[in-house]
Amino acid sequence: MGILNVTPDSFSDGGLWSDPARALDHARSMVADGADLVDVGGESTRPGSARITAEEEWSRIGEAVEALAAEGILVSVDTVHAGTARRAAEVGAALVNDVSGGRADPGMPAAMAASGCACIIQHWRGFPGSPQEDFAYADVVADVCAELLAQVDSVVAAGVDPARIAVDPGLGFSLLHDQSWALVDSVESLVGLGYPVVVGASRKRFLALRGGDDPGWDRDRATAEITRRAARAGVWAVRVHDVAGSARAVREAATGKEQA
Ligand code: PMM
Repeated sequence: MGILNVTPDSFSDGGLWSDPARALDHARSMVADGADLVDVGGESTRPGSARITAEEEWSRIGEAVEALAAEGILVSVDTVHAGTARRAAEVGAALVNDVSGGRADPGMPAAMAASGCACIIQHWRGFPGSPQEDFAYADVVADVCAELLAQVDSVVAAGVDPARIAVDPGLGFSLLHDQSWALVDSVESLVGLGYPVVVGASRKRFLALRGGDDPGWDRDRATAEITRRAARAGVWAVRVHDVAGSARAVREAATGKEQA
């Protein structure tokens, strides 16, 4: 899943793809590099970023969502807003990717159900940097799994078909660096929940924790390493900026052979 952030303020690529023509070119190049899905987002969730309305969000991403879907590209819309999920589904989006897993907007579970889209339910306690953000866990892997299943139950109760649900631990969201790594190291537990699993490690700050003194360690390389592990563990999708690196890692995991 290639990331297309049409935002002025995302941590890694903010402002790069605000021009619609450039955004579309970038999405196409990610598909050419091996992305099966393009995840289009218009609102950054980095700590301290400004919350925006569904209207503002749609003005940023609507054109790209519609154009990509019209080209036959599978589009996922990264939004916490029910209104955006609804509009994206109307113009052909295939997935709703809600980092709050149906929690931030009370209308989202019903919008997901009505959309007919597949839905990514991400583990969620609150917006990064908000008072609801909480890093206390008795056992981070067990707690994230249990809280995720409770979120899944809520959206299923609103009418979302369980067969259309994927789950995501939300690396970096209400998770300290070592807690994100604990989830990466136990990704099999997430796969064991019985839903397709999405992992979004790409370029996140927690990756630096395992770099040590290795001069070749960078966040894209670390992301590709996590992709390789995730693919071996049966993870359904990884959400990444550098698609070529992760596509190579997926192929290597499938064949057991290093590729040039
Ligand atoms: N992370 C971000 C945004 N959306 N969606 C899913 N499903 N999983 C994630 O881990 C996730 C996400 C934040 O990263 P970005 O600023 O690079 O988009």
